Amino acid sequence: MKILFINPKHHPHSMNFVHCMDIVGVKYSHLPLSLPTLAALTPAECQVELIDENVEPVPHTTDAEIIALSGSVPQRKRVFELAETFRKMGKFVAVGGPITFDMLEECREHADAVFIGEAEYTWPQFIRDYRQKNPKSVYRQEEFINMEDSPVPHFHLLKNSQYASACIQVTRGCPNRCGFCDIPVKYGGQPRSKKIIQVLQEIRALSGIGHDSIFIVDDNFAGNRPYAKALLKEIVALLPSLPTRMYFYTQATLDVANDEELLALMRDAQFRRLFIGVETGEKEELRGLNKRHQSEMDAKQAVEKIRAYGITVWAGIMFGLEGDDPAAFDKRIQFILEADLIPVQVGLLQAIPGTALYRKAGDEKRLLKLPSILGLTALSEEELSKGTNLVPSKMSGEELEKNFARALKAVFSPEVFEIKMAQYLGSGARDLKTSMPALNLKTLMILARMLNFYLFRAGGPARKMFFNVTRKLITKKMQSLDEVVFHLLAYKHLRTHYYRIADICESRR
Ligand code: B12
Ligand code: SF4
Repeated sequence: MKILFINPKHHPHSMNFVHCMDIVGVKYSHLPLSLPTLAALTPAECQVELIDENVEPVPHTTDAEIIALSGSVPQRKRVFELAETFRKMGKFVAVGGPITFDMLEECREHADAVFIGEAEYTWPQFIRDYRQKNPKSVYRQEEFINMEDSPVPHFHLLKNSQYASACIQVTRGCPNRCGFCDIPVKYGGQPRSKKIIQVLQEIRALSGIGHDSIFIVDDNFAGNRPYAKALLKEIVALLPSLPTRMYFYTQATLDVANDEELLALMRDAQFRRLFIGVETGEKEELRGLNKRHQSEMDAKQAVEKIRAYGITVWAGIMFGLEGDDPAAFDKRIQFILEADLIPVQVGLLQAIPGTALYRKAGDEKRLLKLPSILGLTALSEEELSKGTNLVPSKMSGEELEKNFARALKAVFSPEVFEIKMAQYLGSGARDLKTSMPALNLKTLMILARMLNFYLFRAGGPARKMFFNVTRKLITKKMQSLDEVVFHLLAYKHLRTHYYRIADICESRR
């Protein structure tokens, strides 16, 4: 029996960096973890094939009997298209992944079997049922699984050279309760973790394949501090024996700044970047979002502290908070500048089903019905500008859109990027020996393509910014070369993406 696993194509999004992959020289930013995990959960006597449409086309014909589609809401259109295409060929179509949490009825319409939640137990059960010619139409994982039962993914089955970074998942879930966030609901209110020995095995496998960076996709890497520290110590010990020089990045919370032992371990384990949902610098607003772990902190100082360990804070910032009026946009733009947040991802607050915010907005009759419940997961120009399903309370929807466009153009202008880069190059610390990129053909090609882009294609203001940033880099902090290259790559993507959203918002008025 053969199973074809497919990860359907993603649209451009602020987080997937598609607009700079041409410079990196690969097809997509991150490998999809669901596919190799499911392959590892499939009995050895089944034949498996993995297709990630972000890096290769889906075949028109296949001898596979089962087509297993993995998806999230942003992929919905392509998931359903592929499901229909393969069903017409007479294949058995299974759909799983986070899409089934929020679009269950649509998934049931298009698939023969739908998997809700984690599949570590339900997928092997389905294979048994299928072989006995008795598959169910819905498999639902009720309790959270024990992460120690999640196998080492079969990474070798992917087209590894086509990704900028590898991924691993060490824990699922988060102990915090931010009012807008669905992670504790979907993945659990306490982090569950894999055995450290398995995590080391996964890192070793990825390095063996040739990867030199790993995104640890955990919702909150530091959700369980003792575990995180124990793992970091083992990674420090592992690094010298790896075939490639490896670095890591992950997601965490701003309060890691209060834990110097953790920061020192992250630095020693070559953790280069932390994605942190900073959201806003205002304490009152943070309390409104129920971000208690952060609401009494000074964000600027915290960012500086983390940077002092050579770790870049990659901040998420929200506009359109509950109490926001048009003036709030200026306050938050100012905050981004003052706290020198670079790189920064911005979005509008939105209400996801299952969250406290969703219930509250429903009670207040402030919920809009959008084609997608997840803002900025656009499949069309119309959707792209509708970044939220929340009716603002202190301005009209039109004002929200207008001010959001204004904020995007301000935050991602070459002039502001240059100011932030100048601040960045004047701060932080990095050890020259360990942070310079390995100078090989791959990195030289990236540098050459980047030079070509900024000198000849980026336009006057971006070219000027590039010259000034490069001059400061050479004269002030050559040891930050790797991060400066990252920032310039990220900037190309983020500016293209956010200017497009701003242009659409503006053209609609
Ligand atoms: C890593 C990640 C990303 C990476 C993607 C990396 C990549 N490889 O492409 C980046 C940073 C690019 C990203 C971006 C975004 N992401 Co994201 N991301 C995640 C995160 C943190 C981990 C995903 C992961 O790798 N998990 C590990 C694997 C093993 O788990 P899994 O994919 O869920 O698969 C398991 C089951 O779902 C199931 N399964 C999966 N597929 C299938 C298929 C079949 C047939 C079966 C049987 C089972 C099955 O089996 C697996 C084992 O249990 C999740 C949150 C989370 N904790 O899962 C959010 C998450 C997937 N992202 C989400 C969103 C919304 C986004 C964004 C739109 C940004 C945003 N937050 O607004 C963008 C756009 C997407 C894009 N890629 O362009 C949502 C999706 C919600 C939904 N209902 O669909 C999630 C769930 C977070 C959330 N808040 O709820 N993301
Ligand atoms: S810290 Fe992050 S993952 Fe945890 S609840 Fe808050 S937003 Fe969600």
